[in-house]
Amino acid sequence: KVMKQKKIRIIGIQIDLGQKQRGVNMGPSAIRYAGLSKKLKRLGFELHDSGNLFVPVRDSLDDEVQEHFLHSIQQVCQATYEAGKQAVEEGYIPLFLGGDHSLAIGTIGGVTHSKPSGVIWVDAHGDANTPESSPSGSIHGMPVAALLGEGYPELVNVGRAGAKISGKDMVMIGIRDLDGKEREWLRKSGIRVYTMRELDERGMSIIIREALQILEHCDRLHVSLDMDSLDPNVAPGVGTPSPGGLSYREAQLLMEIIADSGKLASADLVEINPILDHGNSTAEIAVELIASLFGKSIL
Ligand code: B3U
Ligand code: MN
Ligand code: MN
Repeated sequence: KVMKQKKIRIIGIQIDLGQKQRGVNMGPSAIRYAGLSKKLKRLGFELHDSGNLFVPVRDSLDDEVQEHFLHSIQQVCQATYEAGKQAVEEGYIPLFLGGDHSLAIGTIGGVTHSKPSGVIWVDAHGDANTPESSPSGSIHGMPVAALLGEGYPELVNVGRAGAKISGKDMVMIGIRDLDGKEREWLRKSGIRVYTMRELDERGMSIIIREALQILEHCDRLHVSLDMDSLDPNVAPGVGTPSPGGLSYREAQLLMEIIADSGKLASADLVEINPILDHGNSTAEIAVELIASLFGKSIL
C-alpha cells in the first residue's frame, strides 16, 4: 500500500513548559539541522515548513510556575490545534516537531477535528496522569488523560469541548515507567498498552501488526513518537530517560510496518533535548525513523 497524501507540512512547537528539565524547546532546530526536509523531499514528498508556532519563553513566565504553566500550555495547545486542523483541511500530512509531549493535546485534537484517527503512542511513559495522580505536576505526563477527557478542564476542552478520542482508538508501545494511580487508570482506559515486557516476549513485528489490527476501524493513523521510547544508550538526548527501551532496530521496524499500512495521516516527534545529547545524534536517529515512517525502505 502506498500513502495517498504526498504533501507534508512541518509545524515546530518549541514548548518546554510541560516539564522541569530545560532544553526540549531546542528540539525543532535540532531536528531541522539533522536534515529532515531533505530526507522527506528525497522520498518524493512536497514539503512545506511552516516554521514554529509562538511559544512564550519559560523565563518570562515566573508567575505561572506555581500552576505548572497551565495557562500558557493551554494557549500553545490551542494554536497547535488550529494549525493541525488547517493542515488536514488543506490536504497536508502535518508533522509536528516538539517540544515536550504536552503539545499532543493540540496535535491529536486538531487532526481529529473533522476526521477520526487512530493513535499509536510510542513512549517509555503512559503520559496518562491527572493533576491528582501526578507525582511531579508536570503536564507532559498528562496529555493522554486529557485527550480521553480527564484532568484539567482547560486542557480537556482545547479546540472543542470534551474528549478527543476514546481508549479503543489508541495503542501504546514501549511502556516501562508508570505511576501508581496512572497504571490503574490505564488498565481501565480501553487503551491497548504494549509494555516492554510484552515486546520482549512476543517481538516487535507481531505486536505492531496486532496493534494495526486493533486500529483496523480507523482509516487514518496518527503516530506520537516520544524519543524516550528508545533506549537511552541509543537516544541519550531526551528529558526523561528510562532504561530498557527500544533498540534502534526495533524502532525502525515499528516505523516501517506502520508505513506499510498506508494509513499514516499525521505525526508528532517530541522530547528531544539537545542539551543532553551526544552531538546531535538523537535528532539524527529521529530523522532516520521519520524517514522510515514516511515510507523509506532499505531495498
Ligand atoms: N510519569 C511521570 C514522568 C514522566 C511522564 N512523562 C515523562 N516523564 N516524559 C510524570 O511526571 O507524570
Ligand atoms: Mn511522552
Ligand atoms: Mn516519555
